[in-house]
Amino acid sequence: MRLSQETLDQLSPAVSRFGYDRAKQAVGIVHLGIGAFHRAHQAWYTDAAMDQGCRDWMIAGVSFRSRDAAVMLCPQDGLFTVAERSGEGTAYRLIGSVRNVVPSTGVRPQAPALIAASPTRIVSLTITEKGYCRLPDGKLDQVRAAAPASIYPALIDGLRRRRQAKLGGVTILSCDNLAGNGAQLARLVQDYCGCHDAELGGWIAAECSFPSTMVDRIVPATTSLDLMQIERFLGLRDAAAVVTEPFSQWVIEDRFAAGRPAWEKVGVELVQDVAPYETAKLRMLNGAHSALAYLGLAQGHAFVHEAVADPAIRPLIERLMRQEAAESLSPADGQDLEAYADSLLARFANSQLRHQLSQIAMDGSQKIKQRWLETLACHQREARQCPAILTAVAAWLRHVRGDNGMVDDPMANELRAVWQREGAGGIVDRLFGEGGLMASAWRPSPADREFVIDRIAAPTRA
Ligand code: CS2
Repeated sequence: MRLSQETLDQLSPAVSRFGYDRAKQAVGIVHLGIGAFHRAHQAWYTDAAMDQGCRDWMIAGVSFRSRDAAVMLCPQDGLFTVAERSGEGTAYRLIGSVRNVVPSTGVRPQAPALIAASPTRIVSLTITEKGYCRLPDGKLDQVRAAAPASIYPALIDGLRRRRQAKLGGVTILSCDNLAGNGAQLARLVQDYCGCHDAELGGWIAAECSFPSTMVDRIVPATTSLDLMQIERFLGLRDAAAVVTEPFSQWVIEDRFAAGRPAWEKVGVELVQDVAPYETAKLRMLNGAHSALAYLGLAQGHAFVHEAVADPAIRPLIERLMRQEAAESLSPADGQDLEAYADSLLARFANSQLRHQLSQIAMDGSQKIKQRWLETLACHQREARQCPAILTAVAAWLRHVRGDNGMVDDPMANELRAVWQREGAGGIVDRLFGEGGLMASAWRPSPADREFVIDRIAAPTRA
């Protein structure tokens, strides 16, 4: 039997659950890109906030890349469970904050109408790095952005309808791992409006806000084995269940155009400046994750906990976090980066999560700038070399050459073509040098260049 509002009384009493009346809550949040991460993070926090008495913050989800989320969640009335796994066992919670899911395309796309509904106050996003449709120089790729599977047409149409209906603006909340995600999205939306509707761009700038956020929770893709184990515990089939770790963090710049749930009641940190948290997370957690992915796959590992325990890899990860990433940061008051590195290593070691390296290895071309290249650029200004990150860069280059099998990356073809044309020496210059494909402030010095070429030949030498 499948989990749904009707079958709820059959759910195991060992699953913790909300106490609010879902049917009485209006939708206050439209979420673009309702995947596993959103369900285990923002939907989980919002459910907890409603449980603490916040009202009318139900979430309507829009799925962009596939209909999977609608197929999973609609027959379940939006209900799903979060399974938190650690060495101490698994804790289950039923989440009630998702009202429904609609696909972004179709005969009558519903996303713009949801955004233009008067109770909507927040439009949030988890669309992954590539969903922002950025060119290597950071500007909007107008061609990809105008495609039906992109978020921009739906978002802009929804905002246009709000303006026409003389409704107020909303908060547009990016929850993806980009540096300065709110500011970047604001700029990209203005780029889009510049081409399509400049007047609306003015309205958005005056009426909407784009706070930056740092989101953190490790959410491996759910497997069919996970679903079977969860079903056994719940007593009901839950096709939308998500598996995650006990840890969770959300830091948000407190700049909302039309109110927000009292998320601070459930552990969300609302601050003036997110940058120190966001940069630390991107460079230390995500930076180490990407390094583990490419170095780990090359050593034949499948999971994060295996790669981080490998004595050939571990010292590089420690160095990357503590001496390279941490040393490039300006911590906020009370932010202890050594303790942060310790906690990240403990989280990576969680063998119950079975977090696949191949999931992290995906879309590297969209990730490595904020995870590695900005750290390299920082140290370059002081003429310091970063052997751990450079080793990871070499491992990524080997990965996109095809050394670990299929390459899942929007730039896979371009990168393969550069490899074929240029070989190991040329690829470093074509990607990272002046005007390179991976535009960033980092310009490899001759020593960096030699180091990377050397590591391409001998991947994890200390
Ligand atoms: C990972 C992230 O897949 C990836 O690239 O590095 O999804 C990571 O697990 C999350 O950012 C953790 O908060």
